[in-house]
Order: sequence, then C-alpha cells, then structure tokens
Amino acid sequence: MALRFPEGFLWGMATSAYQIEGAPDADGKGPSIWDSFCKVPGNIRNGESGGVAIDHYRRYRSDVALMRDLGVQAYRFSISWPRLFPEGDGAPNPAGLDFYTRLVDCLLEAGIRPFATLYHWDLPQALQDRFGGWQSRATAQAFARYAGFVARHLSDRVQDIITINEFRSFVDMGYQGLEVPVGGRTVRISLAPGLALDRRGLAQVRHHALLGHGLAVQAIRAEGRPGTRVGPAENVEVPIPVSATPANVAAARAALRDLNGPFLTPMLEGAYDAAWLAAQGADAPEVAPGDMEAIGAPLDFVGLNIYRPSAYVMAEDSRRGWRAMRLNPSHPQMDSAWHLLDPEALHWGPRLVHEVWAPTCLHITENGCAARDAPGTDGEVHDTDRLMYLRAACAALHRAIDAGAPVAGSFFWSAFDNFEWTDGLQRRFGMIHVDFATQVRTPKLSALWFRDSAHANAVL
Ligand code: IFM
Repeated sequence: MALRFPEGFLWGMATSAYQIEGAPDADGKGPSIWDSFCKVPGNIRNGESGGVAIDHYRRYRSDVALMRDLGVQAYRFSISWPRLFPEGDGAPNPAGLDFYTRLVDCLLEAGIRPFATLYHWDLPQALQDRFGGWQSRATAQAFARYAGFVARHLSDRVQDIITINEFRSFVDMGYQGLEVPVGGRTVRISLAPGLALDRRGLAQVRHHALLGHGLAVQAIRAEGRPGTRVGPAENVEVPIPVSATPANVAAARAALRDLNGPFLTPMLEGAYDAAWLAAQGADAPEVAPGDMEAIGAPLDFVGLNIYRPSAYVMAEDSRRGWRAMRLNPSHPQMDSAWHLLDPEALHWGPRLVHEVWAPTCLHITENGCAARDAPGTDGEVHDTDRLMYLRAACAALHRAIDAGAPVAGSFFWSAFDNFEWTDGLQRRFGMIHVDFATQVRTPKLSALWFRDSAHANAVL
C-alpha cells in the first residue's frame, strides 16, 4: 500500500540565485563574493562559474511553466542580495526588485506557492570589502535592512520567507574550510570568501550570522504583512541511533543538541549551550546585550536541509551520554564526495528535532543528491540511482511524520541541474536535466516520479 502524506503536505522544489540565474552584471546588479571567488584560478572545478548557469534570469517564465507541468506545488528560490542592493546597503536597485516581482507573479499565476530565501551565500562584494563580510556585525545589521525591504515589497505575495540558508556551510566552509568525514577519509571543502580564520575569528563569524538571522526575523515582523511566516534553513547535523532502543534514542537526542551547538541549538533555545560555550574557552564569541533575544526570536517554521547522517551514535555512561561510531570506509555514498548515503537521516532528523525542541512547523527545505546523469540515445535521462534514494528518503520522512514530527512540506534539491559551487556545472543535482551548451531542459525519470507522487500525495 502506498504511503500517503497528510492532507495539504507540500511537494516542492528548490534552487538558489547564484546557482541558476546567470546575468551577474545585468540591470544594475552589483558583484557578489561568488562572482569574485569564481575568478580565482583553481577555486572551481574546470574554472567554471555561475556566470551563465541555466540563464534563469532570462528564462524564468518557461522554467516556471515546466515546474507547473511537473506538478510542483511550492518553489523555494533565493533572492540575490546584490541584485537588490548593489552596494549591500543604501540605495536599492529598482530593476532587481522588478525581477523578483515578475518571478513571484509568474509563480502565483502558475499556482505555485513561493518560498523566498534571503541569503543563499551570495554576499554583496561591497560588504566583504568594507567589513570583511560576516566578520563584522555591520553585515548583520545591513542584512536586517535588506530583509525589511524585501518584506515591505513582497510579503503581500510571498508569505513564507527563509532568512539564511545553511549557516554551517557558508560560515565554516567560507571562513575556515571544513573537513567532512566520509567513510575512512575526510573531504575538505572551502567556499567563498575562501578565508582561513582561527578558531576565535570563526566563532565570531558564526555569532554574527546568527545575529543577522535574528535581526532579519525582527525586521520581517516589523515590516512584513501580518501573517508572514519566517524561519531559517539549516543543514542540521543528524545523529542516527545504532539501534532504536530507548537508551540509544535518548543518546541521539543529546547528540543532536551537542552537534548543532554552533547554530540550531542557540537559535531554538535563545542561548548557547553552557557545555558548548565552556568547550570554546577563550575562543567563545563576544555577545552584545540583546543579541541572544534576537537570535532566539520566535519562528513560524524551521527549515531542515538533510542529505546525510552526521554520525551513528549509541548510549554511553558519560557526562554527555553518547558516543559516535567510526564510519566504515566501504559506507555507500552518492556522487558528491561528501554525500554519505543513508535515507534514514530523513526519519531521524525531523523526529529528533521535534522531540528535542518541539517546533510548531518543520519543512524539509532541501533533500536530494547528485548523480552522473546524461541523456541516452532516446534523449531520456534515466536517473535510477536518484530515484532509489529519493523514494527511500521519502518513506523515511513519512515515518518521521507518523512519529509526530510536524513536517508540512518537502523541497527537493534541486529543480534544475545548476552550478554546484566549487564542484562546478557537472555535479548534477537536478530533477530536470540542463544541457549547459544549448540550455535545453529535459525532465529526468526522478521528475516523473515526483509528478506522480505529488499528484497522489504519496510515496509511489
Ligand atoms: O547545492 C547545494 C545548495 O546550495 C546548499 N545545500 C546543498 C546543495 C548540494 O550541495
């Protein structure tokens, strides 16, 4: 029997501005740190960039029509901050606002509910130059002004606003570089602006990113229409209990709080965890009066980006109460170097977040995988591995909802093949294949699975 989702469950797809729009200099847009980062030889595989990407800035109408035909009910896109504020702050660029106004109107005409992300990593270069980006609280304050502007101009039609996407990725990978364990090895990832701060500097950047989120929530509440819903989208660290005994599940709950100590825990508790702060020692961030109230501002939803488990854990008789297992070198993975495979993360992620913090609403703001997709001689793209992964992940998510997690929708990453940051254009995450030479779009097998499952509101 097919696993049916609750009535009204949203079947969505997601993208971000720098990864799809192209047109980096069009109509008064200012440069972002990604425009600059891609110009440095060696930063991006094959020297590629998002300079053209899938040319969505010019093709958004036909892209929206394609999503409508695939039964997409909600679309998560991001707004390019330097398209709206070329200098990051100060005078807005009317042509930038006009683009997102047209995009939103087009989505609404197609019957697709828009979810707008304000920050998906493309910081205005001007703020990097003036303040060192998120090293300064001035960037958090400028972000709040930009958030208020968006709420003022778009919240009559966009009722769901995501503040910041994946704190851990753009902060830790952008300001220090991050080592991710995969089986018996680690993968090191660096993102723009490509800095290598020390532990103290990194802690302060983390704090300013959280502050930017909190100040943005307050600005949206102050300037948006009543009823505007707001929340973050974080790539939550997901521990998986080795076996689901009560003791191991309790250990996984403790691990969830500890592993998410830098971001999700303070956002959802309004305070840094005492043990986490103590472990930072002299490197703990400076916190100004009022910061933690802003960071812990009440949310309407919590967005969870879930791709992989962070650790397999079991109970331990110690202060923290859990220990992590070693990852076997033969653990299976998807096509990205960091993408450890376990669909069960879609069960334990939302379930543990629900059990620990009891948020009123959760969205899976990203889930998906890269695969080596290419059209066959028949022109079709048979991404059977993605199909296998997504179906299993959806079934796991269904179990989380059965266990009480209030998951209102899921956004698949990604609608289209796009510019996958330092991996360039050939790390394909889309349900719709894009030939980057011709810009021809071809829905893959997974898109047809999505269409049928969304229509039935069930895992088909
Ligand atoms: O492409 C990224 C996205 O921008 C953020 N989350 C993970 C995706 C896949 O790596």
